Amino acid sequence: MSGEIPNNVDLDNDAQLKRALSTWHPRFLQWWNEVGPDGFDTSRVYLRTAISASSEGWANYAYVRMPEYRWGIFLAPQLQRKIGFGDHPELDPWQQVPGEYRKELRRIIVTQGDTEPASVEQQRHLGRTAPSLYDLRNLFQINVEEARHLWAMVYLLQRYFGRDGREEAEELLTRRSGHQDHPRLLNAFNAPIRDWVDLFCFAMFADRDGKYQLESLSESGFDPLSRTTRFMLTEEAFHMFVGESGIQRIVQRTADLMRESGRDDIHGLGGIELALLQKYINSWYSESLDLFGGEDSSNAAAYFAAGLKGRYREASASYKDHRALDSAYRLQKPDGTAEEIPMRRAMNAVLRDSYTQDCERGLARWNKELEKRAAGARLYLPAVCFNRKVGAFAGLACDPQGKLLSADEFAARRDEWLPTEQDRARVAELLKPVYEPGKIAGWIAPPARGVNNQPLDFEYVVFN
Ligand code: BYC
Ligand code: FE
Ligand code: FE
Repeated sequence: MSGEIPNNVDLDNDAQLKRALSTWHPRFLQWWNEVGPDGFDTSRVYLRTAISASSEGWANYAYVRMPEYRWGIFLAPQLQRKIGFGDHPELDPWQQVPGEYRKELRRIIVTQGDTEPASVEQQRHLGRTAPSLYDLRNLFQINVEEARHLWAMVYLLQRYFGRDGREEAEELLTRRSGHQDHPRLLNAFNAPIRDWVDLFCFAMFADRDGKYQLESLSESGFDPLSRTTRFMLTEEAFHMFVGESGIQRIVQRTADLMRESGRDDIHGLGGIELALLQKYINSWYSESLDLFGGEDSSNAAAYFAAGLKGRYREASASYKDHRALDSAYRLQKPDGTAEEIPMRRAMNAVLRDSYTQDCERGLARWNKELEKRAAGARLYLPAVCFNRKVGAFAGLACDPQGKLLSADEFAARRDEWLPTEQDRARVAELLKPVYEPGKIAGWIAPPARGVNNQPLDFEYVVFN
C-alpha cells in the first residue's frame, strides 16, 4: 500500500505507521466519498499532486479522478535551529513528544487536523454552481489539498501519539461540519459555505487564519510539527490566492457594470452589488477573528511557555524579547478603555494583529480595482468588536465601525451588515454553473491567467 502513498517519511520501513494507516486509509476514502465533493467522482480534473518535498516535486500536474488522488505525507527539510522562544529557547527541538507537553501538543494537532476535513465538508456542494472550469478545478485543488492536510496531522498522531493518537485520527473522520451532536471543533468550520461568494471569502479569511496558525506552528519546538506545517504552508498560498483573486475578480466585474450603467444596484444586470459583498466580508472576517481564540488566554500562554507555538515569524527581528515575560499587550475596548494583558497570555491577540495587517493588504488591492474604474465606494474590514462570539468582544453589540450599540439597535440594524436570506437568494439566482471551456459566468471577471501556463480555454475538468 505504501508504494501508492507518496511520502518522504520512510513509510516503507515503519511497520507500526503502515499498520495504523492501513486501517485509516480505507476509512478516509469512505469519508471522502460520503462528504467530499459531490457529483464529480468520475470527472478527470487537472490537478497538482505533491510527489516530493522539493520544488520540482510540486510541478506535477495531470488529469486525475479525485477519489484516485495520491494523498501523501511530506515533511519540509530539517533545519539547524534552537526552539528559540518560551521557557527554554536554547534547547534543540524535540524529535519525540516531550511527556510534560503531550496533552497540549495533542490538542493543537487535533484542532489543526479537525479544520481540514471540515472545510472539505463545507465546500461539498459548490461544484454544482462553479462560474467556470478554471474555478471548478481550483475548488477541487483546494479540496484535495485540505484532505492532504488532514493526512499530515494524522501522520503526527499515528506516528508520535500511540493508541490515543490512533483514536484521535479516527475521530477526525467522525465529526462533521455543522452536525448537531458531533460538530467540528471551531466555530467557523461549522458555518455553512453556501455559495461562491462565501467560498472566496472563506479562502481569503479562514484559510489566512490557517496561514497564521501554521506559521506559528512552523517554529514549534516539536520538530515533526514544524516540518509538516512548513510543507503545508506551501499549499496554503494557493488557497489564499483563490480567495483573494476570486473577490478581486468579482470587484472588477461589479465595478465595470457600475461604470457602464452609472448605477450601484447592478443585480438586475447580473452582478454582485458591492454592499452585498461587504456583508459577506463582515461575516467571514468576524468569524475568522474568532478562530484566533480569546485575547487573554491561558492556553496560549502555556503553548508559548512550552515552546510549542510562537508568534508570527517568532525568530525574526520583529521581536526583541523571545521570552515575553516582562511586557504587556494593550487591548483597546470599544468603550474607550484599555486592558493590559500579560504578553504571554495575549499571544492569540498578537497573532491576530499580524493577520489583520495581512487582510488589510488584500482590501487595499481590491479597492485599487474600484479606484481604477472610478468607483467611489470602498470595501473595508469591520471593527474587531463586530459580530464576535469568542473572546473579549463576544456578544457585544457593535456596528462595523466599532461603535457600541444597544442590543435592540443591533438587532434592528443587523440586516444592513450581515447577509440575510434574501441576500443569499439573490446571489443564488446568479450562480448558474458555466462548464464550457473558456466561458465564464457574468458575475465575475475572468482570471488574469490560467493554471500552470495553460490557456483560459483549457479543459480544466473533463466530465464523464
Ligand atoms: N470556536 O484559550 P482560548 C486552517 C475555545 S485554520 C470554538 O481563548 P485558545 C484551515 C477553546 O478551544 C487554522 N471554540 O483559546 C483554514 C477553549 O476551549 P476549552 C486551524 C473556540 O485555546 C481553512 C476555549 O474556547 N489551526 O487550518 O488559546 C480551511 C477558550 O480558548 C474557538 C489552529 O487553530 C472557536 N473559534 O485558542 C482549512 C491551530 N476559539 O479549553 C483549514 C491550533 C477558542 O474551554 N489551535 N475556542 O474547552 C490553537 O492554537 C488554539 O486552539 C486556538 C484557540 C487558536 C484555535
Ligand atoms: Fe489546510
Ligand atoms: Fe487551506
